[in-house]
Amino acid sequence: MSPMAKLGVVIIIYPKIGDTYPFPKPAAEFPILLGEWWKESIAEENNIVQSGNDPNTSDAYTINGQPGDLYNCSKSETFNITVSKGLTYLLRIINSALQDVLFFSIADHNVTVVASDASYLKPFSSSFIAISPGQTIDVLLKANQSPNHYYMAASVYTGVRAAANTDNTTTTAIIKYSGKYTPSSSPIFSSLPDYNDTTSFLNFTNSFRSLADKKHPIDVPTVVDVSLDYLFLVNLGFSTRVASVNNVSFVNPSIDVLQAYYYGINGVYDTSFPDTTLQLLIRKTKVKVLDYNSTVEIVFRTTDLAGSSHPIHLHGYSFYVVGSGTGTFDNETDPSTYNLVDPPFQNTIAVPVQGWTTIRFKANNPGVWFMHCHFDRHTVWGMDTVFIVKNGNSKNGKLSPPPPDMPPC
Ligand SMILES: *[C@@H]1O[C@H](CO)[C@@H](O)[C@H](O)[C@H]1NC(C)=O
Ligand SMILES: *[C@@H]1O[C@H](CO)[C@@H](O)[C@H](O)[C@H]1NC(C)=O
Ligand SMILES: *[C@@H]1O[C@H](CO)[C@@H](O)[C@H](O)[C@H]1NC(C)=O
Ligand SMILES: *[C@@H]1O[C@H](CO)[C@@H](O)[C@H](O)[C@H]1NC(C)=O
Ligand SMILES: *[C@@H]1O[C@H](CO)[C@@H](O)[C@H](O)[C@H]1NC(C)=O
Ligand SMILES: *[C@@H]1O[C@H](CO)[C@@H](O)[C@H](O)[C@H]1NC(C)=O
Ligand SMILES: *[C@@H]1O[C@H](CO)[C@@H](O)[C@H](O)[C@H]1NC(C)=O
Ligand SMILES: *[C@@H]1O[C@H](CO)[C@@H](O)[C@H](O)[C@H]1NC(C)=O
Ligand SMILES: *[C@@H]1O[C@H](CO)[C@@H](O)[C@H](O)[C@H]1NC(C)=O
Ligand SMILES: *[C@@H]1O[C@H](CO)[C@@H](O)[C@H](O)[C@H]1NC(C)=O
Ligand SMILES: [Cu+2]
Repeated sequence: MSPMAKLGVVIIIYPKIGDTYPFPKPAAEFPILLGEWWKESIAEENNIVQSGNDPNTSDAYTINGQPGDLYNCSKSETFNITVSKGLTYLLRIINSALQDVLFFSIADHNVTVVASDASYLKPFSSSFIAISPGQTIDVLLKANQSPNHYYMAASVYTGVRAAANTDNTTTTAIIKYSGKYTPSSSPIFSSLPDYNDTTSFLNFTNSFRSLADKKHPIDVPTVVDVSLDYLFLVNLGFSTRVASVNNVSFVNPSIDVLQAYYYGINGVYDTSFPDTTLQLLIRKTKVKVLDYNSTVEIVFRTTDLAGSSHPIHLHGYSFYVVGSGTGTFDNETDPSTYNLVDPPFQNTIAVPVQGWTTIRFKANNPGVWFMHCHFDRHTVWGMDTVFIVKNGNSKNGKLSPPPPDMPPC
């Protein structure tokens, strides 16, 4: 079979080029690309834009392009790696699925989580990971069990979304120990948290801490210049699907915002994106303008009664995730729980279902930056917004001109 119904290019971003690992050099590195697969050639975005409907759920997830042994059609090509007992390996796990947060685990092996989104973390041991679309997580795997073959596996985390509306299948790949031994008749199966195991999901996500040591200092803003309150919502009660940020459903302009901003073309967007939610939905191209070097705090909030954690992704920046919780954000008490000592430095963060997450960053990268939910369908429905970060005075603090060979469209 040809499982790659949809081809893509994967760019692997390694933590800080030139940096040495803050852990002993692993014996080898393996990219583990989690994906999603449809039997039909789906042209999915057109489908969901034109019909305004939910996309069809996928038929399988994949590990490095293969659904794995649970699928007869894939079984002969299931991805596998070979390890030697006693050695430690680095797995660079990427979730390139379009629609789903995934759990991933390895039978009988815990992993040590060491980095996410190209920033190192204080290492911690876990029997599984939870990874959002667009997120990367690096883990160390110590081959310390009896020589055998073991499954690695991934399946969905849905939050409170009905199981019937999601792909509830499991994808597998194999880890084989090298050497002479009699393997079990089939690889040892790995257990994964249930699709609705929010406790495990939150426990994992909340375990991230930056290294925050002398060699890896952090720079979390302690004074906030701009405080924003952003509600991410799938709007109900419309004939087609609509999603929004602060009840502004983003409309893709015909001239892109970057060009319009750079060349001063009027009428493409307006700068009145609200700092807190509107009461009624509007469909517009609105942006928020930030001064160069201003320190920005955003409380991401979600109130959807059904649905998964929105994985919010910001272009142009990594941000410190200083706090999160379930329930309604309380501006009196919740800020006292913020971690300003060693918060993780991410560019994608899944906001808890019916909860909140607070991020901080310094707006020191001038330009036009998209922020959106990393679920493809939500992006298409309008759960997007744009920041324009103004130029600073220094030479480095200015938006570069378009390259001379920039294609016309
Ligand atoms: C979506 O699923 C329906 C059945 O549920 C099927 O009839 C249709 O062909 C599918 N569409 C695509 C684009 O796969
Ligand atoms: C997979 O193959 C086995 C053995 O050939 C067969 O018994 C089984 O029905 C197949 N399963 C599916 C879902 O096709
Ligand atoms: C493991 O993967 C390699 C390709 O990397 C393949 O040639 C080999 O047949 C696979 N082995 C098993 C046992 O599936
Ligand atoms: C994995 O960690 C758990 C504790 O979180 C421990 O109970 C278990 O024995 C560990 N498993 C292995 C294979 O090390
Ligand atoms: C997966 O979902 C299908 C319907 O979408 C259902 O028939 C099946 O029982 C579910 N399987 C599991 C393991 O929940
Ligand atoms: C998860 O769903 C199952 C049914 O599929 C249910 O029995 C269980 O209580 C649910 N767990 C949680 C934490 O909601
Ligand atoms: C996650 O669960 C483990 C084991 O139950 C616990 O020790 C740890 O404190 C929890 N972490 C968080 C961030 O909740
Ligand atoms: C919290 O209160 C502060 C101080 O009054 C205010 O600046 C900020 O906008 C509020 N944030 C939210 C998310 O309501
Ligand atoms: C946003 O707009 C919807 C209409 O989709 C409205 O029902 C809802 O109350 C608004 N939400 C908020 C938080 O203002
Ligand atoms: C921006 O911040 C950097 C580092 O804090 C500082 O060196 C620089 O002078 C600031 N630039 C402007 C224009 O405020
Ligand atoms: Cu979303």
